[in-house]
Amino acid sequence: MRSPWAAPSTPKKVRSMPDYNAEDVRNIALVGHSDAGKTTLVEALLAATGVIVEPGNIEKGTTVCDFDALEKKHLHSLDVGITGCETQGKHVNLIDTPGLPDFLGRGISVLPAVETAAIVINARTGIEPVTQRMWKAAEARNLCRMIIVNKIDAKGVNLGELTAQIQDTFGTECLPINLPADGGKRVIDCFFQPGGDATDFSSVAEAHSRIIDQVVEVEEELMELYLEQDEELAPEQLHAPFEKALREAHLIPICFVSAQTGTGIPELLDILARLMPNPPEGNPPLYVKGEGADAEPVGVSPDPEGHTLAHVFKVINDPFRGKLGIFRIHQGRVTGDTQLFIGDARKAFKVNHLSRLHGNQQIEVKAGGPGDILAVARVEDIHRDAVLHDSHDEDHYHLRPIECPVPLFGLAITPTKHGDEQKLTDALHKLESEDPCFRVEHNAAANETVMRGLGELHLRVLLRRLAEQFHVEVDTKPPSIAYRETITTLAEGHHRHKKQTGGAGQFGEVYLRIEPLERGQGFEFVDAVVGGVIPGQFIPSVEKGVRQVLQEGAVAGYPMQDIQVTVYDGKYHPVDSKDIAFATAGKKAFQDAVDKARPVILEPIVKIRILAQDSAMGDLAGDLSGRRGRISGSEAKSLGRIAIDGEVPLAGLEGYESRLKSMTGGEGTYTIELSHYEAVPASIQKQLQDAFERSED
Ligand SMILES: Nc1nc2c(ncn2[C@@H]2O[C@H](COP(=O)(O)OP(=O)(O)OP(=O)(O)O)[C@@H](O)[C@H]2O)c(=O)[nH]1
Ligand SMILES: [Mg+2]
Repeated sequence: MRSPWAAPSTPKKVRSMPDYNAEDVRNIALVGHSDAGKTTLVEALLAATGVIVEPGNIEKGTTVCDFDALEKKHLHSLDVGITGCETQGKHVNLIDTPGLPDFLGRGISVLPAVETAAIVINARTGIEPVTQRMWKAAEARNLCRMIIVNKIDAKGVNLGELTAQIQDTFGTECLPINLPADGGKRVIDCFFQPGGDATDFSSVAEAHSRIIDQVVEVEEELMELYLEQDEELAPEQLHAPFEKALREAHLIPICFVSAQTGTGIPELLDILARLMPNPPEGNPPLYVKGEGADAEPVGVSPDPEGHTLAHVFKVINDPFRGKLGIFRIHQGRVTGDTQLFIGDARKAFKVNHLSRLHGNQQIEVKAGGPGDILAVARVEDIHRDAVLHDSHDEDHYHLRPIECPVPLFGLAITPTKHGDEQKLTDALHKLESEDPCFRVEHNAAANETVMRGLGELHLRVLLRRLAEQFHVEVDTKPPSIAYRETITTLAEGHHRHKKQTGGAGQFGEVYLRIEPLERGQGFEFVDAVVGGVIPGQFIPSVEKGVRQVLQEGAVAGYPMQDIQVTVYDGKYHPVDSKDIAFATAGKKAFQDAVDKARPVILEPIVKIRILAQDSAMGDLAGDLSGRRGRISGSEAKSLGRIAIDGEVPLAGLEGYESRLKSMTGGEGTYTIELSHYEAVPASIQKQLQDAFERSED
C-alpha cells in the first residue's frame, strides 16, 4: 500500500536542492485524462534534468510517481505524485495527478498549490472527459494554463487536426509555441528563435506571428511600438506582457512532446523555466478572511519576510508512521523552528522536520519560502485544506474551497467482524479527511452506513486500503437511493393536540399553510400569527415539530425539501400549553397539510457522458433507455470513437460499470455528475410508500 516513507523499489540518484528565491520557483500540476502520459512525462523531465539516471516505465512499475503497489498493478496513477527538478537555475515542482475519472477530486485538490495547470492531451485520443473537467477546474481557480500534446511519436496521429480541435473546444487563445516536424521526431521552437524549417503542419513564421500578436494585445503601448518598430520585439521586451497574457488566459501555449522518445522535452523545460509564471508572476492565491457569506478576499504576497501563510492541500494517513501534511507556502518562510497555528487554533505546533517529496521519498530540508511545496510529519491536528500561519493576524484565513464533483457512487457497508464498528468509523474518518470526493453518510431511514465516491474503482481502492492498512474487512451491498420528498401544490393543515393524563395536561392547536418552493430552495418557515393566539415562545416549538417531519419524511421516510410553511393561527391554554404540546401540534398539522398537497418522491438525476467506439452506439442507447435514461446528443471523436451525452436516474445506474465494459469490450468509460432532482414514476412511488410506516410520536 501507498506509504510515502517506504524505500523505493529501484533506488535512483536524488540530488539535494539548493536554496532559491520565489522568483526561481515554478509550480506545475500535470493534469488530463488517463493515459495521456503524465506520469511518463514526469519521468522524461526528471531524467532530462539529471534527477534520475534514466526514465522509469509504467509497464515495469519503475516510475517515481506511481510507486504504490496498486498503481503498479493497475498501470494507472491512483493518487497524486509530487517531485521536482532543476533547470536553468529554476526549481520546478511537478505534481502528477491521476487521470481516471474516479480520481478527479485528487487532481482538482492540488490546483490551489500551483500557478500553472499543464493540461496533457494524448495525441492519439484527443480531448477526453477529464481533459475538459480539469480545464474547467483550472479556469475556475484562475490558473495560468498550458497544453502539452504528448505521444507525438505515435502512428497515425494528426496533430494539425488535433490543434484545430483544441482551438475549437478551448478557444483561439490556444496557440502552438512550437511545432512538430519530421513526423513527430523533432519539434521546432516558434517563439524564442523561430527557424525556417519545414514542420508537420502550419508554418513556424505563422505560429510565431500569431503568438506575438496575441501577447502584444494585452498592452497598448507595446502594441503601438510593435506596429511602429520595424524590427522584431526581443523576448525580453515580451516577458512581462507574456506573463500578463497567461494570467488573463489571453494566451494558452500549446507545445508538443513525446514523453517516450524524449522529443520536445528540452523545449518544454525551456518553456517552463523561461515563460511559465513564478509565484509573483502568477495569479494570486484566492485567500479570504472570515466565514461563509461574510468572507472577504484578502491579498497575500509571496514575500519571504511576511507573516508565514501556507495551505495544506493534501494529507496522507499511514497507520504505522502517522500523518503527513503536504502544504504550499504562499507567504513568509518555514523552518524547523517555526511555530505554526492550524486554522484558528490557539496552540501552535513546532515544525521540527521539514521535507520535500520525491515520489515516496522524503528529502529533509532546512527551510522553505514562498512557492515551496513541503511536507511535515506527525502533526495530528493537521487536515486537508487547513491554513497554517505564524501570527493571529491571519486567524480566519481560508483559501477559497475547491469545487469537487459530488460523489454519487455509493456502497452500503457493515463490518464483517462484530465489534469492528469503532475501528471502521475511525478508519473511514481518516479516509474522508484525505479525499475531497469521498464521503461517508449515515442513512437513518435504511439504517445504513454508505460510502460515496466518484466510481466503482474509487471505492474498490478505498476498500482495499481499509482492509490492508486499517485491518477492517467490510461487507458491501448497493445502498438505498437518496430519495427526497416534496409537495406539488398548496394546502392547509390543522391539528389540535389535547392530552389529559392525571396530572398536568397538554394543549396546543396549530393552523398552517404549505406551498411548494422552487427546486433547490430548501425550507422556509414563516410566522404569520397575529394577536398572540400562539404565544411567541411556542413558535420555535411548532417549527421544531415541522422540522422533525422534514427530516423523517411524510410519504416514504426520506427528507423533505422545497417547502414553505406559514403558521397563521392557533390556540393556547394558559396552564396546559407547553413546548411538547406545540411541537406535536406543529408536526401533526404539517403531516395533515402534506397529505393534501399531492406529495411526490424525488430522485437524483445525473448527467452522463459515455466515451466508446461508435459501433457500440446502438447497444449503449438501448441499455440506457432500459435504465430509464435518455440520450441528448453525441459527438464523433477521432479514431472511430464517440462521446454520448444523456441523462439517467442515479437509481438506474446500478451495475453500470461492468455492463458498459461488457458492451464495449472493455473500451468504454463514463462520467456522471448530479443534474437535478425529479419526481419518480408513480409505480416506484407506490412501492416506496408501501414500505414506509410513519412514526406516530
Ligand atoms: N507512444 C507513446 N506512448 C506513451 C508516451 N507517453 C506515455 N506513453 C504510454 O502511455 C501509457 C500511459 O502512460 P502514463 O504515463 O501512465 O499516463 P498517465 O497520463 O499518467 O495515466 P493515468 O495515470 O491513468 O492518468 C503507458 O503505457 C506509457 O508507456 C509517448 O510519448 N508515446
Ligand atoms: Mg499517471
